Amino acid sequence: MSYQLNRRSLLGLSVATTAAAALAACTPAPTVTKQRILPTDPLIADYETRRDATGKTVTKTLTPEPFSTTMAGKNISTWGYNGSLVAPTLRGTVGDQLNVTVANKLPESTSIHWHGLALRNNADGVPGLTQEAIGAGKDYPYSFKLPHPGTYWYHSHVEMQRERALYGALIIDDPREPLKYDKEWIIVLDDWLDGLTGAPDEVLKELSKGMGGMNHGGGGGGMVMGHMLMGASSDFLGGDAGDVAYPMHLFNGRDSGNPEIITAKPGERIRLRIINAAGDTAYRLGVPNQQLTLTHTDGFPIQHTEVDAVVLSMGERIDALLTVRDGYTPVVALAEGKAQMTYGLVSTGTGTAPLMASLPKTLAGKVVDGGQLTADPSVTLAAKTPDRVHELRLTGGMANYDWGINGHRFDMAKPFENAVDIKVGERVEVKFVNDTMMWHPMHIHGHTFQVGATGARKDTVIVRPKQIVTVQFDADNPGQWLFHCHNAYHAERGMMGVFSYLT
Ligand SMILES: [Cu+2]
Repeated sequence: MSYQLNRRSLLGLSVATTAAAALAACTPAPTVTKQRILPTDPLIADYETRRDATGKTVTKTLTPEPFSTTMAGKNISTWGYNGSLVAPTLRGTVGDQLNVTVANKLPESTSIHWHGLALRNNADGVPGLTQEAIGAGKDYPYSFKLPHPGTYWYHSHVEMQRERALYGALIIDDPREPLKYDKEWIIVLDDWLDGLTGAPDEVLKELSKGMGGMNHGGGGGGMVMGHMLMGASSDFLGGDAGDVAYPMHLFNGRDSGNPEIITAKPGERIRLRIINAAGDTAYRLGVPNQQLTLTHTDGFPIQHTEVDAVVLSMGERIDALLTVRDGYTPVVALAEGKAQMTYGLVSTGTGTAPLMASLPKTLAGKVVDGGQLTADPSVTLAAKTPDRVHELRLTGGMANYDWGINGHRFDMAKPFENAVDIKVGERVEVKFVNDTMMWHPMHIHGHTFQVGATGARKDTVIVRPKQIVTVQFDADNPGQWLFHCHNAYHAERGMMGVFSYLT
């Protein structure tokens, strides 16, 4: 596979930095040239040969395209993979080669990001950084080895496309799977407005105007102004729950009037693989009057934890075991702080299906998010003094909708401006310092970090307002890797940056 990086990325190969102090002193500026390990570097291909290989290949064509469907009794037109709200689930075993041809039938360019995978950098799917965008009408081959087991997902990494239906599940099986269960249920959650109340691009435009002197605070489930949600609040998320009003929340592509029902036998254990694909909504998921056993977050095993409910931010995944009781078991996903819900049902063939109105509107008791769990010892990072510490302050606010990192709003035309330098072999510590009044789910591409000293291994973690979340990872996957808030609107407005491997 070969492709040309566009000019601006190539320009990033050598970045001349000038010492500001030298300029101020009017002396000739010393020039330091940084050599960045680009996706085209032979080292990327070299690292790929070191990854496990089964010799098997999983081949699939994904066609991003416009299509029409019905939702909540309305005809809508939107964009999705292979003409559906539910994209194909991609599945393979660790070491398999995944070959996906993207046949772009959208009227604009696109890409696919394979969320959570420590894969080869040139397959990461970030236009302007790891590849050129796939033009309208063009085909593009992704080809990479599946590096580690777990529950992952894939989605477009171009502008607001993920806010339509351009996402799907990606499951990587462990040839030595230690977990015992009878069945699996992949659950993909999403907040939806496209075609019902507007289009994601219109929402971004409206939010981008900012709120000026308006007050975004308040209580309860919020008040709607245009597309903006005012006063949606969640104690769990530390205040303001979200920015956007959605008319609908989807559970595996279905609206809440038409829930998915799976069948099982009483006593069976179901492995739930839960993926939050939403743009601006965290979900509190649970089964009324029954506990779940959490087993994984973001694909990696944790010390098993019994909970009454679990909160997933946008981009996060949770695996949990559910023991089936006789009758209908509702799996409820409450839109955190938004006074809305969606759900699915497990049926053993007896009793009657509950109506949504009869389901509880709250899930209380022991409630955690993935960032509060403890890594299974098999995946805990060995204690090591960091070689490098980066403080990444989350900045911006609703007034100007100017989300950024360290006060800088990311510009895809200049991806290496304010890049965060790292080197192969380093233990990197990152302090996410939230200077804003909102929570942000922070996601790093190409690596699975550890939260705190023994916390869960994750690729996306909730950082609450005014909180500091410290994570560490080993810099063992060279290339250029985006990191960003997984709120689709915050990311698009600039809360993004690049971890840049230097030679
Ligand atoms: Cu954010």
